[in-house]
Amino acid sequence: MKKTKILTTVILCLVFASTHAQQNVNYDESQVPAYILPELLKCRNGEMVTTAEQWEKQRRPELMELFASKMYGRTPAGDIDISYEILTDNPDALSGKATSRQVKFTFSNGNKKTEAILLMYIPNMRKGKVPVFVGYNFKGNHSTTTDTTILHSPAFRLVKEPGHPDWERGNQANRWSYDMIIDRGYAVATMCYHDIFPDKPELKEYSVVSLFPGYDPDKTAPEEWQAIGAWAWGSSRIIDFLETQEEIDTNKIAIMGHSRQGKAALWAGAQDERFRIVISNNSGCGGAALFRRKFGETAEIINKAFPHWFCESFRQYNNKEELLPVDQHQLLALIAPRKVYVASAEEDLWADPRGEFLAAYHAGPVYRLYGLETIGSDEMPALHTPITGDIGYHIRAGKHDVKEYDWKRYLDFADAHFSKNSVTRPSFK
Ligand code: GTR
Repeated sequence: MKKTKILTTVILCLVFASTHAQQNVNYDESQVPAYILPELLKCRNGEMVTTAEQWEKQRRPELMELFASKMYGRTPAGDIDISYEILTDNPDALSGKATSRQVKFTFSNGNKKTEAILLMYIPNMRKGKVPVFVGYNFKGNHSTTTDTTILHSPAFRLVKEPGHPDWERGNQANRWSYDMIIDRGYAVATMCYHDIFPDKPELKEYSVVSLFPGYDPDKTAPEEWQAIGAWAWGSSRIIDFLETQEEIDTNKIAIMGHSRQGKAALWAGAQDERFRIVISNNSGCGGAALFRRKFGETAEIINKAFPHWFCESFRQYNNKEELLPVDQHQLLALIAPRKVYVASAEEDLWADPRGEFLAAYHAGPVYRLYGLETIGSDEMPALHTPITGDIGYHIRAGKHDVKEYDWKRYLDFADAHFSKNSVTRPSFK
């Protein structure tokens, strides 16, 4: 490593350590406060849920309402105009084994519009329609591959000056195991999350949120949706498009989100039942981790660092996690009976691996209403020992990241559950 690079790394580590030190972050299991989780199956009127039907008709809507009004904000009911344009279609991608397709999404309302580009890779060796993984990338479609035909994501220039190292192709290709995904018979559809809501509070004006009726740049209502809500909404628009693609099996759509996108993926999965498998990779605070443990990142820290992620009414729980009417095991349970998979990384204490695991464990009672397989013990599994029932979990060695190991587990999980064809919801009508 060059001297300057070492120096920069040291400075960055010191800045990170000092910011975290000021915030008084707890990384000590013995300091986790005693807590009582809000009840999953107890309705507001005190009744206990005993059947899947009662869960769906009574309790589930109550929890959806609480997550919308107290945490992620309300997804607007109204529509904006969306059009799609295929920009490229290349059957020779990935050394000829895949077709890459780039599609421009234009979101508009009157004269105002924003644009996004979806990048798909579809296996050329297909027997019929193929399952698909949907997921946002952080640094632009160009960052996921060195393929020079891949266009830059439209909003990327708003967050990173051209010339910044993040403009380099393939700078996050290690997070996108395209070859393996294609070899295993899956398509993949990715978009830069900045195209939906550029991830800075001052860039809301360039987000899809700004296109919706009632948007006021000078005033945010307490329950108004923000970036996480918008990212979740955007992933559903990706499905709308995939439904027009003849190669894609729309009964086999998985969403995989890392970190802040893990939070958004869980919220998307709760709202849109077309996601049959929902995967949260190292999603941490506001994702899979239980707030009440106050381990690693907390409500106050996240609301201060990212004031544009959650709805404003969520701020009332800064340092008062015990007053939250929900906790994250309930978010995971909203995905039932579709499959949910939570993944942690051993060194990612900021995201509270144990809190992520426990939320998956405590989502169990709802899955059991459907007769599904839940996590049997509140003891965390050893490293690299995945749990692969209807609620999946693994913890791997290493840091906050998406590794090939993670993708392998997600592909195994998808293979197992998509082949069972058990990922739809029963009808109680
Ligand atoms: C961190 C944030 C986490 C997580 C992460 C990421 O700075 O505190 O909640 O979302 O970013 O998205 O990589």
